[in-house]
Amino acid sequence: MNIQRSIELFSKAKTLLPGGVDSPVRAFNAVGGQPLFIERGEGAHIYDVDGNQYIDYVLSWGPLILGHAHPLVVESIQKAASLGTSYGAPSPLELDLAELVMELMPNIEMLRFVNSGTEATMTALRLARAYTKRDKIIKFEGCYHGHADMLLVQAGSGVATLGLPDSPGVPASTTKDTLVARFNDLDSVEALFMQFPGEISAIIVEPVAGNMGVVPPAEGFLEGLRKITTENGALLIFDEVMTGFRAHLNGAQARYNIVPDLTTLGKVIGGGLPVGAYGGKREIMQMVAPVGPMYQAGTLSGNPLAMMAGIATLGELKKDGAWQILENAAASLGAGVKSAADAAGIPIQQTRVGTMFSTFFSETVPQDWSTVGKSDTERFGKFFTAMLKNGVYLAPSQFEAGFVSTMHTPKVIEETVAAIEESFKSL
Ligand code: KE4
Repeated sequence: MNIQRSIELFSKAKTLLPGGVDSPVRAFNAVGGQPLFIERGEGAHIYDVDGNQYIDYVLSWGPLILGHAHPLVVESIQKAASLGTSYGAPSPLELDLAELVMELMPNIEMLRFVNSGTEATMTALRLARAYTKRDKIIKFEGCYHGHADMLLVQAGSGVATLGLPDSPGVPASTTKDTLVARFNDLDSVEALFMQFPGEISAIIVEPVAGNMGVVPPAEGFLEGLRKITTENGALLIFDEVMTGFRAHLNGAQARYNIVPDLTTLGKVIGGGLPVGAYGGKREIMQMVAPVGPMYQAGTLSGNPLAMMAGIATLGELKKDGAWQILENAAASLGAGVKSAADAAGIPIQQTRVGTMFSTFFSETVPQDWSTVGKSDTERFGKFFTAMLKNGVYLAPSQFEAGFVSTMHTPKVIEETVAAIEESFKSL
């Protein structure tokens, strides 16, 4: 496979961008080898600058649920651009997207658009602290909620990939109120509320962990978090930046029937353009400036291009049968991986919730950060590289999730399973 142009571009990129990338996980550090520079995407495929085609399971880390360059999304962005790229003033499009989000996630009574998942989670926590007048927050080891200082504590995703348990540059004063519990372990949460009675403002959780690889919530875990927060006057924040519209069309909160106090969103609601959002109970959201005292702002928040891309994406997604196609594709892929691994005698743990999935090279059932830590990341790296050679682009880390789109047809899934069977032979 000729990737000469990518090699040239990467060496130039490293003189311009730290590590040659604009986000660490893209550097392929966890899997070794040379990141590919992508020229274009179309449907389920991406094409690198050397003309190689790949079936894409990263999909921009989740947003491209309709696949690359969906005609309706492209058309809506072009239309929006012809009317101006940003007004810095209210536009009806923000209301249209807000209503679409609320139609699909009715627990969100009021929301605010921002420009990334990081902005959404950091603001939701500021809001929880403002509302409860308490400073402490609980997150879970291995869960990643973006790169706000107070959250870069035993995070997952790129932090885990790079083996940076905590990032330099984050003052201890910023993380002293960040408490860490163990995912799927209610006792570890109870213990923190016992230790800090009346001091904890909120729990923030990925209702399905996606940043240590996909780890589903254990039976009763989310219900337990809802109970503990209600009993202790703390807020429950579902970080659905990744799980929103992916774990279920109506979010993980619908799949597991839990009503969080606040929800954060991103990725899919922007259809590939920069969008985040935080929202939830109206009473809490009334704390947000200018109607309330808690401050948050953003130059490009709610910009028309991102709104139109989100409207087109969610509009297509909510059409009858669309989401089922997605889930069927993810299910058949999972079955294919499992049978190929069994045939090759390779121990894996295949996890999936809705349209997000992971393949752990491990004999241990993934429950939390310590169990996924038992995965054979070297073998994952070999698998990743073999799959790339066989024309399939997976997330370049054992601690990331894979995603399907409505363009991952049965034929595309079949081709992927064939590549998996081929790749397993080389492990
Ligand atoms: P952004 O700031 O990257 O838009 O969103 C942060 C975020 C918040 N919450 C959850 C649950 C997330 O998964 C993310 C971002 N996800 C990673 C992928 N694991 C983005 C990819 C990257 O960092 O390059």
